[in-house]
Amino acid sequence: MSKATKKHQYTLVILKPDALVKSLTGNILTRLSEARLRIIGAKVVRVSRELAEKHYAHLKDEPFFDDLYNYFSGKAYGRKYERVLAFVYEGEDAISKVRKIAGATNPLEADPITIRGAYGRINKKGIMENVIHCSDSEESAKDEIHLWFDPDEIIEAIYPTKKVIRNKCEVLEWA
Ligand code: IDP
Ligand code: MG
Repeated sequence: MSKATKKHQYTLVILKPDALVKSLTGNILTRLSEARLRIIGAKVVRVSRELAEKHYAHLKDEPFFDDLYNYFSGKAYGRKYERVLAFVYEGEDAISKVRKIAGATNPLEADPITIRGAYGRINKKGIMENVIHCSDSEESAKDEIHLWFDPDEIIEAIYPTKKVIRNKCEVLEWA
Protein backbone atom coordinates (compact mmCIF):
# COMPACT_ATOMS: atom_id res chain seq x y z
CA MET A 1 0.00 0.00 0.00
CA SER A 2 1.43 3.42 -0.92
CA LYS A 3 2.04 6.03 1.74
CA ALA A 4 -0.58 8.40 0.33
CA THR A 5 -3.44 5.93 0.89
CA LYS A 6 -2.59 5.23 4.54
CA LYS A 7 -5.04 6.55 7.09
CA HIS A 8 -4.49 7.41 10.71
CA GLN A 9 -7.24 5.56 12.58
CA TYR A 10 -8.53 4.47 15.97
CA THR A 11 -10.09 1.10 16.66
CA LEU A 12 -11.78 -0.60 19.59
CA VAL A 13 -10.43 -4.04 20.48
CA ILE A 14 -12.16 -6.27 23.02
CA LEU A 15 -10.76 -9.51 24.34
CA LYS A 16 -13.97 -11.46 24.90
CA PRO A 17 -14.48 -13.77 27.90
CA ASP A 18 -13.36 -16.88 25.97
CA ALA A 19 -9.96 -15.20 25.50
CA LEU A 20 -9.71 -14.94 29.29
CA VAL A 21 -10.96 -18.50 29.88
CA LYS A 22 -8.32 -19.78 27.47
CA SER A 23 -5.61 -17.59 29.01
CA LEU A 24 -4.90 -15.90 25.70
CA THR A 25 -4.41 -12.29 26.79
CA GLY A 26 -0.63 -12.19 26.41
CA ASN A 27 -0.70 -14.16 23.20
CA ILE A 28 -3.29 -11.90 21.55
CA LEU A 29 -1.58 -8.67 22.64
CA THR A 30 1.71 -10.01 21.26
CA ARG A 31 0.09 -10.76 17.91
CA LEU A 32 -1.50 -7.32 17.79
CA SER A 33 1.83 -5.69 18.64
CA GLU A 34 3.13 -6.88 15.27
CA ALA A 35 0.86 -4.28 13.63
CA ARG A 36 2.98 -1.51 15.22
CA LEU A 37 -0.05 0.30 16.63
CA ARG A 38 -0.18 2.10 19.98
CA ILE A 39 -2.55 1.39 22.88
CA ILE A 40 -4.11 4.67 24.04
CA GLY A 41 -6.81 3.25 26.35
CA ALA A 42 -7.20 0.00 28.32
CA LYS A 43 -9.57 -1.35 30.96
CA VAL A 44 -11.50 -4.30 32.40
CA VAL A 45 -15.27 -4.08 31.91
CA ARG A 46 -18.28 -6.03 33.18
CA VAL A 47 -20.70 -6.13 30.26
CA SER A 48 -24.27 -5.18 31.15
CA ARG A 49 -27.21 -6.14 28.98
CA GLU A 50 -27.60 -2.46 28.09
CA LEU A 51 -23.98 -2.14 26.96
CA ALA A 52 -24.24 -5.35 24.91
CA GLU A 53 -27.46 -4.19 23.23
CA LYS A 54 -25.85 -0.90 22.26
CA HIS A 55 -22.59 -2.50 21.14
CA TYR A 56 -24.36 -5.19 19.10
CA ALA A 57 -27.32 -3.01 18.04
CA HIS A 58 -27.20 -4.64 14.59
CA LEU A 59 -27.81 -8.07 16.19
CA LYS A 60 -30.19 -7.08 19.00
CA ASP A 61 -33.26 -8.52 17.25
CA GLU A 62 -31.61 -11.79 16.18
CA PRO A 63 -33.07 -14.95 17.76
CA PHE A 64 -29.58 -15.80 19.05
CA PHE A 65 -29.07 -12.50 20.91
CA ASP A 66 -29.75 -13.98 24.38
CA ASP A 67 -27.10 -16.65 23.76
CA LEU A 68 -24.76 -14.03 22.30
CA TYR A 69 -25.18 -11.92 25.44
CA ASN A 70 -24.56 -14.94 27.64
CA TYR A 71 -21.27 -15.46 25.79
CA PHE A 72 -20.18 -11.82 25.41
CA SER A 73 -20.89 -10.99 29.06
CA GLY A 74 -19.04 -14.12 30.21
CA LYS A 75 -22.10 -15.37 32.12
CA ALA A 76 -21.75 -18.62 30.17
CA TYR A 77 -18.44 -19.28 31.96
CA GLY A 78 -19.30 -18.32 35.53
CA ARG A 79 -18.63 -15.33 37.75
CA LYS A 80 -14.82 -15.45 37.46
CA TYR A 81 -15.05 -14.70 33.76
CA GLU A 82 -17.83 -12.12 33.72
CA ARG A 83 -15.57 -9.48 32.20
CA VAL A 84 -13.82 -8.39 29.05
CA LEU A 85 -10.66 -6.40 28.36
CA ALA A 86 -11.22 -3.30 26.22
CA PHE A 87 -8.49 -1.41 24.35
CA VAL A 88 -8.27 1.56 22.03
CA TYR A 89 -5.51 1.24 19.46
CA GLU A 90 -4.22 4.05 17.30
CA GLY A 91 -2.10 4.05 14.16
CA GLU A 92 -1.91 3.86 10.38
CA ASP A 93 -4.72 1.72 8.95
CA ALA A 94 -5.43 0.46 12.46
CA ILE A 95 -8.87 -0.92 11.56
CA SER A 96 -7.88 -3.14 8.65
CA LYS A 97 -4.62 -4.21 10.30
CA VAL A 98 -6.40 -5.49 13.41
CA ARG A 99 -9.24 -7.10 11.42
CA LYS A 100 -6.62 -8.95 9.35
CA ILE A 101 -4.84 -10.32 12.42
CA ALA A 102 -8.21 -11.20 14.02
CA GLY A 103 -9.56 -13.09 10.98
CA ALA A 104 -13.05 -13.79 9.67
CA THR A 105 -16.09 -13.64 11.99
CA ASN A 106 -16.85 -17.34 11.63
CA PRO A 107 -13.92 -19.18 13.26
CA LEU A 108 -14.56 -22.22 11.04
CA GLU A 109 -14.01 -20.06 7.97
CA ALA A 110 -11.19 -17.93 9.37
CA ASP A 111 -7.64 -18.50 8.16
CA PRO A 112 -6.08 -20.85 10.74
CA ILE A 113 -3.15 -18.49 11.35
CA THR A 114 -5.49 -15.67 12.45
CA ILE A 115 -6.56 -15.27 16.09
CA ARG A 116 -10.11 -16.40 15.39
CA GLY A 117 -8.99 -19.24 13.12
CA ALA A 118 -6.53 -20.51 15.71
CA TYR A 119 -8.59 -20.10 18.88
CA GLY A 120 -12.26 -19.67 17.97
CA ARG A 121 -15.02 -22.23 17.95
CA ILE A 122 -18.78 -22.47 17.55
CA ASN A 123 -20.39 -23.40 20.84
CA LYS A 124 -23.27 -25.82 21.47
CA LYS A 125 -25.79 -22.99 21.16
CA GLY A 126 -24.41 -22.07 17.74
CA ILE A 127 -22.69 -18.89 18.89
CA MET A 128 -19.40 -18.01 17.24
CA GLU A 129 -16.99 -17.79 20.14
CA ASN A 130 -14.30 -15.90 18.32
CA VAL A 131 -12.14 -14.50 21.09
CA ILE A 132 -11.75 -10.92 19.89
CA HIS A 133 -13.86 -7.96 18.82
CA CYS A 134 -12.45 -5.25 16.58
CA SER A 135 -14.18 -2.31 14.92
CA ASP A 136 -15.01 -2.79 11.24
CA SER A 137 -15.08 0.84 9.98
CA GLU A 138 -14.12 4.35 11.06
CA GLU A 139 -17.77 5.10 11.80
CA SER A 140 -18.25 2.07 14.03
CA ALA A 141 -14.87 2.64 15.72
CA LYS A 142 -15.99 6.15 16.65
CA ASP A 143 -19.38 4.96 17.96
CA GLU A 144 -17.82 2.06 19.88
CA ILE A 145 -15.06 4.14 21.48
CA HIS A 146 -17.68 6.69 22.58
CA LEU A 147 -19.73 3.86 24.05
CA TRP A 148 -16.94 2.02 25.89
CA PHE A 149 -14.61 4.80 27.05
CA ASP A 150 -14.90 8.16 28.77
CA PRO A 151 -12.65 10.89 27.38
CA ASP A 152 -10.36 10.88 30.43
CA GLU A 153 -9.75 7.13 30.05
CA ILE A 154 -7.93 7.73 26.77
CA ILE A 155 -4.45 9.19 26.86
CA GLU A 156 -5.08 11.59 23.98
CA ALA A 157 -8.03 13.82 23.05
CA ILE A 158 -9.14 11.90 19.98
CA TYR A 159 -12.71 13.21 19.57
CA PRO A 160 -14.34 16.50 20.66
CA THR A 161 -15.24 16.76 24.36
CA LYS A 162 -17.18 19.12 26.60
CA LYS A 163 -16.81 20.03 30.28
CA VAL A 164 -19.78 19.31 32.54
CA ILE A 165 -20.31 19.60 36.28
CA ARG A 166 -21.08 16.28 38.01
CA ASN A 167 -21.33 16.08 41.83
CA LYS A 168 -19.83 19.57 42.01
CA CYS A 169 -16.78 18.40 40.01
CA GLU A 170 -15.84 19.39 36.51
CA VAL A 171 -15.55 16.30 34.28
CA LEU A 172 -15.07 15.69 30.56
CA GLU A 173 -17.78 14.08 28.45
CA TRP A 174 -17.88 13.36 24.74
CA ALA A 175 -19.34 16.41 23.00
P1 IDP B 1 -17.59 -9.21 13.80
O1 IDP B 1 -17.38 -9.55 15.26
O2 IDP B 1 -16.64 -9.94 12.89
O3 IDP B 1 -17.60 -7.72 13.54
P2 IDP B 1 -20.52 -9.20 13.68
O4 IDP B 1 -21.35 -9.55 12.50
O5 IDP B 1 -20.47 -7.75 14.09
O6 IDP B 1 -19.03 -9.77 13.39
O7 IDP B 1 -21.05 -10.08 14.89
C1 IDP B 1 -20.70 -9.83 16.21
C2 IDP B 1 -20.45 -11.13 16.94
O8 IDP B 1 -21.68 -11.86 17.09
C3 IDP B 1 -19.51 -12.10 16.22
O9 IDP B 1 -18.15 -11.80 16.48
C4 IDP B 1 -19.94 -13.43 16.79
O10 IDP B 1 -19.40 -13.63 18.10
C5 IDP B 1 -21.46 -13.26 16.91
N1 IDP B 1 -22.21 -13.67 15.72
C6 IDP B 1 -22.45 -12.90 14.62
N2 IDP B 1 -23.22 -13.52 13.73
C7 IDP B 1 -23.51 -14.72 14.28
C8 IDP B 1 -24.29 -15.85 13.81
O11 IDP B 1 -24.89 -15.85 12.73
N3 IDP B 1 -24.35 -16.93 14.63
C9 IDP B 1 -23.72 -16.96 15.84
N4 IDP B 1 -22.97 -15.95 16.32
C10 IDP B 1 -22.86 -14.83 15.54
MG1 MG C 1 -18.94 -6.26 14.11
